[in-house]
Amino acid sequence: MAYENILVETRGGVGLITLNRPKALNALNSELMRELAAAIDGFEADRNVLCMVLTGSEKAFAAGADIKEMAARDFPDTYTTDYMSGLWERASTCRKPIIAAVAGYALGGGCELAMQCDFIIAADNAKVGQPEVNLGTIPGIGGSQRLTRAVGKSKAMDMILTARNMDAQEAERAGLVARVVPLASLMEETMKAAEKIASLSLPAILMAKEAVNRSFEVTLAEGVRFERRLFHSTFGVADRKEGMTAFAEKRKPNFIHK
Ligand code: DAK
Repeated sequence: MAYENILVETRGGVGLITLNRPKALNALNSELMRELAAAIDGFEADRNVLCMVLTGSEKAFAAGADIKEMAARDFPDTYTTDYMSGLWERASTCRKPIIAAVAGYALGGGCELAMQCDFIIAADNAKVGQPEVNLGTIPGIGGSQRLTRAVGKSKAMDMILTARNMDAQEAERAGLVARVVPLASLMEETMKAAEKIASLSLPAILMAKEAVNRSFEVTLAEGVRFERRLFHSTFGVADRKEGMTAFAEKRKPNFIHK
């Protein structure tokens, strides 16, 4: 498929998607989100891809949903078409791991898209925020929920009600981003993390991701029970036996994703 708003490539077992609307600071419009969802579908179906990375440019991961595209819409239109559902949430329903590599602006829908990924590695020039109230609207792609779970109520309220941005260091302190690295090494560090994940057993990686995500949906007791059952099921996976045997034999494991 030919894409106009994103660049897609594979590097070993890593699928790399780069948002590419430089003139609009990667503002997210319907066409870009359709392409992003198609690219994720492609990587999900590709047995050779074991981890994905989503990134933007050095200036902007994404400066938000496309305000110019949104401006003319009205309530019946957005409500009846369930605007920004489905395709706009594709990164959050991805089964394989997906890392957001964020440099520059990740505002509004850009911050929400990064938060749909499993974790965020930020460059030291990153600026993240949910400034929708400046436009007379509110976050619409999960920002009020995911930001609050990531940084807690007080900071989420501060961000969403005052529309102020966090810099990379504050975002790391608050737990929104996993690590901050110099801009010049953002892709190198992110690819290192992605390659490490891609070198591991896919069933174990998928189960680990599913277990962490479950913690957002259920009570602690149910979450621990879910984790325990998945843990038990790794004992039915050949890679679990290989991983433990390789450790005992002081050699590298040879995972076959079965
Ligand atoms: N949408 C469309 N175009 C954008 C854009 C955006 N979000 N952000 C930047 N651009 C465009 C600019 O209009 C400009 O285009 P031209 O004028 O050259 O044609 C170009 O990108 C370069 O931007 P600037 O000239 O402004 O660049 P600066 O370096 O001076 O400033 C900036 C960078 C990021 C500070 C600034 O561009 C800015 O403030 N951008 C808007 C940031 C923002 O407000 N983001 C949140 C968007 S709202 C929902 C309801 C709401 C939402 C979602 C769902 N539902 C009801 C379902 C809201 C979502 C949002 O994300």
